[in-house]
Amino acid sequence: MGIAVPGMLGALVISLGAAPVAVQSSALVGEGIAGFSPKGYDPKLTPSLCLEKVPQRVGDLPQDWRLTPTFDIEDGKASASLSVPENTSLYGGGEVTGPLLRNGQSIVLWNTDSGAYGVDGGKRLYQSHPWVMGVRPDGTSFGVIFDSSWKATLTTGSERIDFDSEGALFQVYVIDRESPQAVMRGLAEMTGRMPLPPRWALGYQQCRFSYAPESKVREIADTFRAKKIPCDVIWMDIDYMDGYRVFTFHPDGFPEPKKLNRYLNQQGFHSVWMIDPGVKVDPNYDVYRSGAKQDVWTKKPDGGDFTGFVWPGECVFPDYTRPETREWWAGLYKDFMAQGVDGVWNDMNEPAVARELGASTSDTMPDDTHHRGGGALPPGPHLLYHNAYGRLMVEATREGIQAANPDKRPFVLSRANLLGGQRFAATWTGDNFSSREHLELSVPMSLTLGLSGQPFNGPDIGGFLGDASPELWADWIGVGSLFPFARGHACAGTNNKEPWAFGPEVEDAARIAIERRYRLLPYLYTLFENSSRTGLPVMRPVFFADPKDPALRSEEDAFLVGNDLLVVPRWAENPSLPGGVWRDLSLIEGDDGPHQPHLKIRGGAIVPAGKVIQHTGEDSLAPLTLVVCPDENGEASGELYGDEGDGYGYRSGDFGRWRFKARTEGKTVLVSVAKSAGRQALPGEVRVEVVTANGIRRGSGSVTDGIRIGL
Ligand code: NBV
Repeated sequence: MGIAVPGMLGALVISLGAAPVAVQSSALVGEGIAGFSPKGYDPKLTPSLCLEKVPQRVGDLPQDWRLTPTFDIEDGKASASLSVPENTSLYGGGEVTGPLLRNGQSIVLWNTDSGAYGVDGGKRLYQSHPWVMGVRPDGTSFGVIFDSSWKATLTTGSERIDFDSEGALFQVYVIDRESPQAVMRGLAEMTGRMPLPPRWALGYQQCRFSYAPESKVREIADTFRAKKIPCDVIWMDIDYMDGYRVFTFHPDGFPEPKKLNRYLNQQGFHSVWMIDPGVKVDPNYDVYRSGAKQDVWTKKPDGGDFTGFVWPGECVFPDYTRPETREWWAGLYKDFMAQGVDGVWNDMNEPAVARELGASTSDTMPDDTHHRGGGALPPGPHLLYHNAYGRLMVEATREGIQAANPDKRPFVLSRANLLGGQRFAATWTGDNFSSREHLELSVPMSLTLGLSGQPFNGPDIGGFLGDASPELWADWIGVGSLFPFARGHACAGTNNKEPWAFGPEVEDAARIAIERRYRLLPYLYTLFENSSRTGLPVMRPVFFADPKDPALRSEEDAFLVGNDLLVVPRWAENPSLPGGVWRDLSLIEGDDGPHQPHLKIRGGAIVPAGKVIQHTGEDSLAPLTLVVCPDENGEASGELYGDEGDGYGYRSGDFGRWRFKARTEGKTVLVSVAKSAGRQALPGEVRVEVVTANGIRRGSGSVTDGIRIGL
């Protein structure tokens, strides 16, 4: 690992710290991307865990390169800093509480089970993203990757960005480009992209800790269909297991998981089942026995197996730094997936470990717990590998479920992860609380995750811990249904939090909110496909609409979905909204109700919308509606991507991508196809809605021939 940048610039000592370390090599490793390696950097001490591949030198650093890190080391603890250009807005750091604008913030990168975000005042959460993005006053932007998984503190001060680690020297990459969007693309070039998920994962999803026994699961699924509230996924939390033993099913509660999964599939649902890393120490349990036989566990310094306590009692923990362990873990999914499981949820993988029975799981294994490594990963202590534990686990999980079902797209949800981990799993923001504060906080949290390379994320809708009031739950589903990942969840012992649990008024509000999402599915899926190629987030901060406008830099109530839809929650007081034409967009009768955020479409956009369906297995495009919002010049354009929704046929042409354009000619608007690719055909009959200052004009016809709408 490490950057292949031999023989570059001579030593460059800039740091004024106690023990400055020279930059031994620096080079361009991509367009506007520079790699910096400090003297003494050793990949055997700090392996690269954030990057997708070893960057290759493409040239010398230009003379006028503006951002160069300085390195320090003291008592074996390495740091890097960068001066921040004046008046720069800072973002990033991954999963964070607090404001979207990160100037003056400090977080600890040490993956932590932080119920209600309470540990250390929310300064450390479940994931680590050693990444900061800056936007200068002129809208140009930069990003910094500190490629280290050692425990660290990331401080985004007004004058400096500091990354203070507790481990060995590491490499730093700086992306300097013309816009924040271009920097996001650069981040994707370095750390990879979210693979295109199956379309069902974009639907609404329902979870609880736990729906059990299986009759309860069926009841929940049936209620969605009976009440005609769209839903795609039902989640199985830990109580489906036999004594919390992973890869088992409770003989009484879940005696026939295959039959249950078949039943769910028949009703148009997919199922996601939880798997934790802790394996119960139990000589009569085959997963424990096979792991012990292959000696896959993390070790105490004395060489014995490390054990700690989680749900099943005393557990051992796979050492995912070892290729053999990852292979063993991946192999466990073969029989599991054969039960008809559609997706996997990896929880507690910070890893959250209690040191003694009944103690808090917000703890983890001791810093000196030994990980043996293998392949490109050196042996190392937990202090090095802790932040990579979840990311290495989900790499193995993903491989396992892909191997079990080679023709399907894997879906993995992970609580812990590391920068770059979007390549393996989607995420949610852990154990939030049913409070207005956490509802409002969910917007900057999800935006920041998106700006840190993880587009597929969202909070537990309704709040996980604590009881939700009807009002709160209704407001939460209103906004939450427009997040990339939309799943309602609830902790054991809290009130029921399904859409119908709060009475008819909330149920109606929930149906409207979820139907809104389903009407937007063609647009959402197009955005996800785009994100899987470009790395751009699905949910975007308002400043993306105009990175040069300083007024938009700290807007964290309103947000964009793609470039064309603006969501303004009801709680936003005087939000800073982008200039230009933005018009109210109504997709469902009643979507102007008190629990629904305002939804606006950008002048100049064509948004593809589908019909309301109950799940993504139904045909969304019968009919396809193109919502056209002409700009000041009477023009608009937009895109639609579609494919089978699962599998890999799209890689060999089984998809459709259409670019639409609209032009105002006197008193009519002409909507037509500007460009198309792929083998799939558009529906013969397409509806068009033109949103203007004077209301909506409708028409239909073949968009391939061109549809003309009178104004
Ligand atoms: O598996 C139970 C829960 C789960 O529902 C939740 O989403 C996770 O974040 N899990 C944590 C274990 C502990 C819950 C108190």
